[in-house]
Amino acid sequence: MQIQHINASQILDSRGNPTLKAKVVLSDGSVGVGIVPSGASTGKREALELRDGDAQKFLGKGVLQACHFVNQQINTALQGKDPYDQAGADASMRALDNTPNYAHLGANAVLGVSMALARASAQSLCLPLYRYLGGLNARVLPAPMLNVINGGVHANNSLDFQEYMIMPLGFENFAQALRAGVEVYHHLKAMLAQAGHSVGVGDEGGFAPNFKNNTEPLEWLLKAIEKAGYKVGEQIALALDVASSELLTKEGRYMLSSEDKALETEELIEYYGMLCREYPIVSIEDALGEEDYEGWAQLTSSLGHKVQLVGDDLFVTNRTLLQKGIDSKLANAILIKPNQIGTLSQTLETIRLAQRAGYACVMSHRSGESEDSFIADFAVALNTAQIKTGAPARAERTAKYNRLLEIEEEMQGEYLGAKLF
Ligand code: 2PG
Ligand code: MG
Repeated sequence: MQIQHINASQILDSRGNPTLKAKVVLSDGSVGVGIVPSGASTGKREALELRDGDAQKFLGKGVLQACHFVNQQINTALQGKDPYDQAGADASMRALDNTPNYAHLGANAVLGVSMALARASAQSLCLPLYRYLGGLNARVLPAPMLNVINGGVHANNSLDFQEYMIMPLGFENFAQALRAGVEVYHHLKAMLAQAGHSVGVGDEGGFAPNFKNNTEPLEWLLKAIEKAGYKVGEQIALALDVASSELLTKEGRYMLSSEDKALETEELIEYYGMLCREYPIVSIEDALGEEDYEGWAQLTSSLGHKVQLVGDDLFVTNRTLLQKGIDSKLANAILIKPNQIGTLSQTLETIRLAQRAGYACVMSHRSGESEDSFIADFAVALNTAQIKTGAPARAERTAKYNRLLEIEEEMQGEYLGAKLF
């Protein structure tokens, strides 16, 4: 069996920006595709997303150069290779670009191919993608983090925090958990509308009205959970992604514009302490800036024993940065976004390191997404037990939830929600 042909084309993501779709064809005729997502609140040390920069086309956001690299260099390097040797194919792509962050080929080029190759290989073996990637060990359906209120750079409202999420934990399986999350989402919508708030949605499908401060959305979530008939904290908990690198001022303070406050690191940590005492918050992502290492160490020692502290911009799915974080006791969980690092093999290395070190892994979408549901299978394959993929709205978000429903029907896995925190 051989890789016969690889090509890429430019399509659109959920924000209407160009993105890359790669296609891999094997010698038995099996075909796999992979569509690359794109972030808005990107970490400084993420791998490079190659954009054409031609202002006349798509406002500079075209990805034709990245497609060209797939069609030429990558196709030539991988043609004739063993499709089941994912690590070998990923290493060959790595070798074509000797920059640390794919500054030459673009991480969008290599990730698209890496995903499409895994899909084609799974297809040729007649295996579902999660089974191909995870083998017999793939069995955990992840607990969803549903981002039902959007702020920060994902919405044009007053909220400083980027994501207010609900986590339906106290349920027996994924389908029940998702149903509870969906019911809360609809009750929240009706309650916001009744109070005269806008119920237009942000990039990830959450509502994005103006609120008077950053705690008001938490109050709405509690009310919506109760209205839907669920027990706050016990059945449904709350999670935040502050995306705080976006809040930093030149002086290194965290600007909470909606509250007219610029907080020092210590003050922000105290603020989180208060939030966790007052609300059933089980997880906070990017609570501090991506380079505020001292702050992260302090935060982890003060809250890490009771709250999941997730590093997104802090680690950018990078094994070396994660190792530094483990050594310095920064955070206790990592967000996994394959396009932050490049290939599936590099993503797997980071997940393995995290799992060995006892760091929880949260599989994640990007704010710019597509109909590709790869991360749903990937989460099940690696037993990450948590997935963050937006509100239960907008087809690019529901594609992942719908795929998880399908996987659960197929294999009756385990749902660990109640055991997570
Ligand atoms: C995040 C993500 C996804 P973006 O910060 O975690 O929710 O946003 O893709 O814009 O980086
Ligand atoms: Mg984040």
